Amino acid sequence: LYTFAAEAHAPDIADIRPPKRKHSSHKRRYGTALLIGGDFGMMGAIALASQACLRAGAGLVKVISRAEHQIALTQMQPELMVSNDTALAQQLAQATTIAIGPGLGQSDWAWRLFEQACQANKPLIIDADALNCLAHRPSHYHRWILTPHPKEAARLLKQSVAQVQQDRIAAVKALYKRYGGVIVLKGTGTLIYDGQDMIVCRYGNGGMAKGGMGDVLTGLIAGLVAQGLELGFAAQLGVLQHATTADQLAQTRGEYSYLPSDLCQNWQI
Ligand code: NPW
Ligand code: AMP
Ligand code: MG
Repeated sequence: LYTFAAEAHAPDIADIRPPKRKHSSHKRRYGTALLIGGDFGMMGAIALASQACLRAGAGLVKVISRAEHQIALTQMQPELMVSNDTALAQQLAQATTIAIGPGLGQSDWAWRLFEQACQANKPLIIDADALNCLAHRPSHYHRWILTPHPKEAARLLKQSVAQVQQDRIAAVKALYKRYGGVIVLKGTGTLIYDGQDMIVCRYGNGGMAKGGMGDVLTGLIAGLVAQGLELGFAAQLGVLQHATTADQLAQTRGEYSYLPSDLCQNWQI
């Protein structure tokens, strides 16, 4: 499976490690991540992403979701600072990194949030429904990470899922050419491409095929970017940490039983 041989390098997790946190520092040194999403019926997606972002070590994690979700999100995780879209402009200005998409939906609300986030001129992580917005209105930006699963990649490339899966290296290169930034093409053997290095993730297991798993990855990568890690490195570290934690949980809890939320409780960064 991972014999893309000359085309992709499959690093060991031990080779992709974050810098040590300073002994003497304070929360504002570790960035403010702003996570946007969680339409009606999908609050769980932004809850999972924001939990992962906290567990990635971001200094402050803020959330913009539906007003109706503010209390529930705060009760679920008191470390979060949760607002609704009336605070959008202010929160976009204060954020050091923005992740948008988990549970965002496809409503007018979603479109407005997407457009404003794209105008913020900040590092962006674009996932899930925000990728579907992007597929409708393609653009190029060097400071974003796109995290499509094969169906989302197919929408972005206006191809079929079969075409994407048949030559994943070609798909990731085509995504990079059309959209720029860093591309994370998810699925077994996730590929990460920043225009120079092509990395394939050698970790992961069938237990990861559960709703919410991608939302956790988005929050994790956002938390790493918020702390100032270079986009390509943050994507590599996030993907490998996510998959190796899933492999550990497959051993301890079993592939059937572990949950996306268990990853945030169990990784050690
Ligand atoms: P099928 O069924 O195989 O024919 P979408 P989504 C296909 C939120 N969530 N390889 C699959 O096709 C997300 O954050 C909320 C190939 C299916 O029809 C988003 O905002 C949760 N094909 C929103 O839901 C937990 C693949 O694509 C279609 C594929 C929609 O996200 C769940 C589904 O993809 C979820 O994360 C693959 N690897 N994966 C919550 N707890 O609140 C999928 N397909 O239409 O892009 O929708 O990924 O479910
Ligand atoms: P999403 O479809 O957005 O929820 O993302 C699913 C996440 O789980 C991605 O990070 C995938 O790479 C990962 N994943 C799902 N199924 C597998 C699998 N069978 N092997 C490895 N990784 C998987
Ligand atoms: Mg997803």
